[in-house]
Amino acid sequence: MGVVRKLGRQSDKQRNDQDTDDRKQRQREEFQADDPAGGPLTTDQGVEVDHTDDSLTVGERGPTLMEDFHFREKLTHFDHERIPERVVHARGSGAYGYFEPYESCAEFTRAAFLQDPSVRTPVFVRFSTVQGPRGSADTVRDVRGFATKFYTSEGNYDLVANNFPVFFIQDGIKFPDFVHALKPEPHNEIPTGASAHDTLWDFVSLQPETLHAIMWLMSDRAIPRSFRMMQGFGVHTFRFVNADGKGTFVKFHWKPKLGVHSLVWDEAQECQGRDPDFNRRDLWDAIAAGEYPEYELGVQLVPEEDEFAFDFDLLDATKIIPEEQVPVRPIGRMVLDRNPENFFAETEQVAFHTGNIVPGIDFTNDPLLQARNFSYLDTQLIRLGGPNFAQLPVNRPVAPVRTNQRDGYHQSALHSGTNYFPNSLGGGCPAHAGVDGSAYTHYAERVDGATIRRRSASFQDHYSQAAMFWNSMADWEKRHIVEAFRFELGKVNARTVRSRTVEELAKVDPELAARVAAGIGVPEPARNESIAHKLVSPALSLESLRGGGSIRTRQIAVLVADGVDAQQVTSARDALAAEGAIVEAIAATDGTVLGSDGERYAVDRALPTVASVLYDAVLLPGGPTGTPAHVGDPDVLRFVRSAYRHGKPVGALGSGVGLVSALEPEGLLLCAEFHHVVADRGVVTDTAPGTPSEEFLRAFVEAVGQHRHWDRPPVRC
Ligand code: HDD
Repeated sequence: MGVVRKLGRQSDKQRNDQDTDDRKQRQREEFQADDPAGGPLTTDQGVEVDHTDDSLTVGERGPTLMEDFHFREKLTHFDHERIPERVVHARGSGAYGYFEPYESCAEFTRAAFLQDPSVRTPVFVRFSTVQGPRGSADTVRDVRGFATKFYTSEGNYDLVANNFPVFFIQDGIKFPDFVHALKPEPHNEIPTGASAHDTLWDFVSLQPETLHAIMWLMSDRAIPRSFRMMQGFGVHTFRFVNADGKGTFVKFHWKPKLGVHSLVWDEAQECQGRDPDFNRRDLWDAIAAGEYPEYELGVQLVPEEDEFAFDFDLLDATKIIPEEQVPVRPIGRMVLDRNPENFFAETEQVAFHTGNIVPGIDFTNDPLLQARNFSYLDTQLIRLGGPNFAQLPVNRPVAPVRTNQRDGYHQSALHSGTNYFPNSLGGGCPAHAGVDGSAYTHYAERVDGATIRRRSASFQDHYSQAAMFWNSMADWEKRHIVEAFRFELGKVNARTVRSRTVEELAKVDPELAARVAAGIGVPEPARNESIAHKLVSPALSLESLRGGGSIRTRQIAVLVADGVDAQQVTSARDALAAEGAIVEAIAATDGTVLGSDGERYAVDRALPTVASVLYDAVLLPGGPTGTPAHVGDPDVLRFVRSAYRHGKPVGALGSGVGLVSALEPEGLLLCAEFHHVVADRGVVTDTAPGTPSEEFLRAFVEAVGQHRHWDRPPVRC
């Protein structure tokens, strides 16, 4: 075999050495374990070990000795390697990066990290699913967590957000009930990583405040294509406080630079088997390749005096402020540019807490937020085994820490001096912060009222905004929502629960209820003509969030076989890679294929190890001697059909266009006009042999940039 050339992927470039000004990185380096290559194996006590494969025994076949301290230490440590997983959001993936504001936000907040565009604040972000355990699959239908720890010069600020802007309940006292209903059922611990079961829907059908978030959960937002392609929302109304002590209500929004994109349900389910780490791998690979995920931080600001200007309560976490009513104002950007060194030490041990705030940011009386402010600290105590978890490298602030807190499990600091306040023996240190404005001061809110256990009347409308979400969807989004409800409720055994849920949906939208009922064998609720919620917010539709058609980091599969026109592939690959796409050459077996020019070309993956669900688009090249050999391969046909069914762009060149005929049973009407570029609902073909024309490449890039093509004949997914 001669020289093997590349058809597909270029080698990754690791650019994790950026940002020399990264204080957090320098701090992490102080905690690096000793270099394993720096000397021989030792015990925990530093005693060198010459043999770790056989325990110490009496004779070759005799009993093991208690005195084998190396054996006992090794097994004891192993026996204690696990800590409790998070009670929710157990499965997650993290990355480091930085945040920088676009301009000073001093008018609204005195938070130091929001003042100076030239100051970068290090961050750690953990993305997560909610329901499943640590080992569950990534692409389940679920909320995604989007928690950010800002290591600011004034201490750590945690924005513990989700990819939905609303939550399922209004008061945190209901959280254990909601999570018990959502989690696997207690008798058999089924289902894992899924909400399609009786107890969740029983709860939903009895608790209408869940409905707005349930609409989001049934939408494609609950199956994001990538953590890099989803929004994040602080959910609650928080408070900015400026240097004069003036408060402004604020809602936080993260918007991904790559646009917001989702999977389709059929694809998401297949991904769970093909690559359970689909989202985790995507995040890791993108950062390793120097394609750093980027998000814009936006805020919706409401002056204190407008607190009651809305027809919902700002303290109600089941409501959004429509963007059309209060626009989102971009204030900065976050870039994730470094993968963690060690999953357990960093991603697993990171401890977020809504109570971690800095001067210039404050809470409101949202009862869900107030409950969270208790729960996050409490949970870390059990999860991380004591009160010293803030000393762990990932949790450690870059701001100096001087407290009188002492001792406890896993204390790793050598405190000296006095440990109480006031003191004279320690020179009065640490002293109170001065009045120069750097200390945290709570917003001076006036509150007055009787002690009661009652939900405010202003929290009672559970339907208008659920309906607004429905009203704002494109037809294809509505179709997916109906299919999701049918799937979920179709898995519910209790018919009463199915019916009761549909009755509730009828109060959101009678048409929605009718379409769901028709699929799950329960009667359509009687239509109440007085129910007609009119609210619409176009900003909620994924149609408005496509992100400008960029194809950066899109994964494009090129199916190749012996006889392939390699020049055609390499020029297509170069053109697509120039736009930032990642192109992989896939053949029936790993190794090489023989190009039509007689050269051998390396392939990136073998067909049995991949599937179309792992790619965003597929390209079918041709060969001058006719259609390349893979045409008759049923696996190839399945690959192409499945990509098409999931709305993905399909490009075909030269004799590769023959393969597109595989799509005819899926409803594609092939255009008979050959020898020029035809772009039809994301299927771009050009039967002209040889180098792809600019027109073809432009049309294919545009098709990939649209992500999915919903105008194809509907295929049940
Ligand atoms: Fe929570 C984890 C987000 C309501 C109690 N939550 C957790 C994580 C995220 C959120 C992203 C994972 C953090 C990580 O990656 O370590 N949670 C939210 C959002 C909520 C919300 C956006 C509503 C607006 N959570 C909520 C309530 C409670 C909790 C109402 C309790 C009253 N959440 C927890 C927790 C967790 C948690 C039990 C589990 C692990 C952890 O905190 O560190 O305390």
